[in-house]
Amino acid sequence: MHQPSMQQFMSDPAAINRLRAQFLAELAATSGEPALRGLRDRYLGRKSGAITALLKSVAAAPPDVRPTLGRLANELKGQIETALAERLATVEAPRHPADAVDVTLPGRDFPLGHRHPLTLLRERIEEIFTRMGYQGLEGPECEDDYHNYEALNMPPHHPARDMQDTLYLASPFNERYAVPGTGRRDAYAANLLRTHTSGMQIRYMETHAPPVRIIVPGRVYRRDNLDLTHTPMFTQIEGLVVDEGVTLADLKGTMAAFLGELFETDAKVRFRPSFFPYTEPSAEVLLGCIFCKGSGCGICKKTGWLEVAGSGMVHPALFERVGYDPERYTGFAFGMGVERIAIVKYGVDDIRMFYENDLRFLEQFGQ
Ligand code: 2NM
Repeated sequence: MHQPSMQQFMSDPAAINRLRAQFLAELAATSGEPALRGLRDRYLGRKSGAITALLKSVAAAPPDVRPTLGRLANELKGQIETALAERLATVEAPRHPADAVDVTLPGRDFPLGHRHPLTLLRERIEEIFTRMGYQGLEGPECEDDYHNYEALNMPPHHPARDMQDTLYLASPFNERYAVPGTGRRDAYAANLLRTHTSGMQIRYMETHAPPVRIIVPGRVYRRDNLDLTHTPMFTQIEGLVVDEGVTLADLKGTMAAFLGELFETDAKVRFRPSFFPYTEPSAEVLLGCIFCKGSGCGICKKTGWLEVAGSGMVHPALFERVGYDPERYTGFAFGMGVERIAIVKYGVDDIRMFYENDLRFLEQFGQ
């Protein structure tokens, strides 16, 4: 495509017609928005457009032909403008009002995520105990039989280590210890997914002399089917205190202080006698129902009390196994399920909600 020359149509109606013919030919041969814009610039551009030059030459023409030439030149300009506008309208991307930028609108919020409610609650519980002087530590999820059971007064054949509860890890090593025909692997050294975090507390005592003040959070596993109150994996927090002169009163005071902090109430706390192989005496920790204040409601099943933890005084046989003098030291221990605490604290009726990752549920717990 060549640049139209302005010299040839100076003061000449025929030249104006040639320019028209040239434009129409070029327009017919042009497609696409960028090329059409280029064509418009070459004819209508303010600095070097052919029509601009034509109009300038008309202004310089002799007065007798100026009106005629001016009319013809303006007609051509109008024709070119219309033709180009029509063609550009067919190729330009339509501008939808929704695409237009309204700079006066407030910016869009980024959806800000937050940690999972169970993580937030676990950290809150850890924080309360940390401020009471406890050290937080984690242990292995794959535990050996000794630390998960044997050291905790649960020898082979103890009902609490029944295959119903324990997820044993498939390994040739474990197979050697399987009891033929029963599916049971109750060997001393079998590997399993820990059913509580107590194994880590045994490990800690094996390597640290008293005083002990530790809290062990972590995932634990049990062979349970899903229902409103059970998931095969849940989060446990266990605590252990060992020193000279530690008593049941220390346990109860600790539980009351902790629950008062966590539930932000003057928590009523009650112990109900219970049994765990690794504590003696053992007690369930009950919290005065935070929903009905004890008058009886659906959450506390009209008892006025919510079960929030298990606890007890550490059995002296555990101390002997880890090399502590049971005549000199006493200790208390407690364990709670973070999911269970969350259910009580937030009035959730189905534990599975915490594992389904439905944002409509999770978003209610953001900070
Ligand atoms: C509970 C209830 C009672 C417990 C005991 C120990 C250990 F290892 F020190 F002996 N850790 N945690 C314990 C005691 C856990 O959970 C319901």
